[in-house]
Amino acid sequence: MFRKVLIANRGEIAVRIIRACRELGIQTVAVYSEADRQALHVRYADEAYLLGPAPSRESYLRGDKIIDIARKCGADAIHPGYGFLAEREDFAQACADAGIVFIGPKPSSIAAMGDKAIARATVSKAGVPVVPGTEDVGNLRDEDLLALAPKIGFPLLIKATAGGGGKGMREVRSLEEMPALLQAARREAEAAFGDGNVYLEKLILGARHIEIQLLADTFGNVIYLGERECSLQRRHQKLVEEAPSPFVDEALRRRMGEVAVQAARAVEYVNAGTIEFLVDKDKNFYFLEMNTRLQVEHPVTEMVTGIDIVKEQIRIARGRPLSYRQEDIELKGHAIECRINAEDPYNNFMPSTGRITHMTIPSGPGVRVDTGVYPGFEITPYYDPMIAKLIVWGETRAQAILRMRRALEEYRILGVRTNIPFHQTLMDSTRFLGGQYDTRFVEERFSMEEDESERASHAEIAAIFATLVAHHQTQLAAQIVKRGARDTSNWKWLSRWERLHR
Ligand code: MV4
Repeated sequence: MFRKVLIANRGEIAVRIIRACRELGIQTVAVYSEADRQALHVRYADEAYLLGPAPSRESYLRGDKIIDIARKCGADAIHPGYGFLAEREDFAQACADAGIVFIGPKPSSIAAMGDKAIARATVSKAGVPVVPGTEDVGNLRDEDLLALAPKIGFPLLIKATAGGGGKGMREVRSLEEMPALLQAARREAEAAFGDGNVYLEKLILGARHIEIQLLADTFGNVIYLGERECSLQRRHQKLVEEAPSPFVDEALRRRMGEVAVQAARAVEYVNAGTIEFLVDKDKNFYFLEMNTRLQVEHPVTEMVTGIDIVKEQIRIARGRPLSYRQEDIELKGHAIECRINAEDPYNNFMPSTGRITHMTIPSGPGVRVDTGVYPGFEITPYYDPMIAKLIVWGETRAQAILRMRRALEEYRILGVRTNIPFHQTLMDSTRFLGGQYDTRFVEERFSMEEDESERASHAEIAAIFATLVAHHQTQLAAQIVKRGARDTSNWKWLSRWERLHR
């Protein structure tokens, strides 16, 4: 067993990893920036070391400093969490060179999946369906791409090979507009990744974004833990995830799971990883990319499988075999995660900064909150605006939605604006309730307006739940209440709370 693990991250995910270590009896080491002296991950860890000034490149991206600290304090392993150094092959290699276990895949797997054109070619050769597009890897010149484009067909997408997450992506409708778009995509990719290489894919319209969670050990065992539905996003930032996907049936799940395992095997993958797929309305699915790390939305998979993914990651990194075989994996119930961001949904999702003055966290049956903040903590503009994840579990999807509405109603955060009202509006939208949405839904069909036609009325919501909730629970639907956010403003609620606690 590891004696001590350093967590090379901050916020909710650092706290999440510390919790797993605690349960395993492993000592924890936090690292932090000057902006994070008061952060929760620093308080929870057994030891904590200052990295440097607030900007990430001077703190959480300083792999050299982090390895130095790990060496000096005697950490056996480093968990990178997500973001920052999690998908940097050079960092994974530097850990190995320093004799410290990197809790994640081999540097070569990170590299193979990091270049999206290489990833496409590699998994395609292993029999994984990819979107029709360019097949060559290496520097494709504009003239090559312009010659290949008509064969692929329009509309198509220019994507950055170093990309992922939508950066450096351009939609192309015709050959005429392509030269200018190639130039723009290359310029954006060069600025974002220091690499202007691009490739082409046919544009798949109206697709869902569904991903498969994998676990792989050093003995060649690879298993899938079902899917997560991740289509609810805005500007490539996911906002809500659910497991299982309302769109995926048992047969599709098995096919996608088995294909995902093949993709992982193609790069000799070890540890937790995720294969992203686009799934069209006819249930054809295509490999998009692999995330070679723990993901933000991993809790929804934990809720429906009962598996602690972070503990499994640590077990795998220790060189132990997986605790589960594929036959052991059963999905039970339904889980939904809402990402709580410090941003204003009424003002174009502008980031909101400031001190949290008051916070009431929802709890009770089937509710989990992973957070890195507390009252008195100052939200700064240096890092991601996500301050918490609210995750609920229910026996059915309808039960989970009801529970999410209840939990969102309980959640009170004062001092910064949050996107909680967005989630409340979404949980009442007819398309979400019906599970009928794709990746364009939030940006193109959803609105925060009170009298939007997409918004279900009280009667409609009750009717929808009556249909959704299992027969023996139909009585419940008659009792669905209108959500109370507008009835009890934060201010009224706070003064009541303060009177009670005088
Ligand atoms: C696509 C696509 C349609 N067709 N590729 C966006 C982020 C990156 N992971 C890949 N992305 C997409 N690739 C083809 N060939 C649509 C998207 C896409 C998307 C994918 C997943 C979740 C949200 C999205 C929002 C817009 C576009």
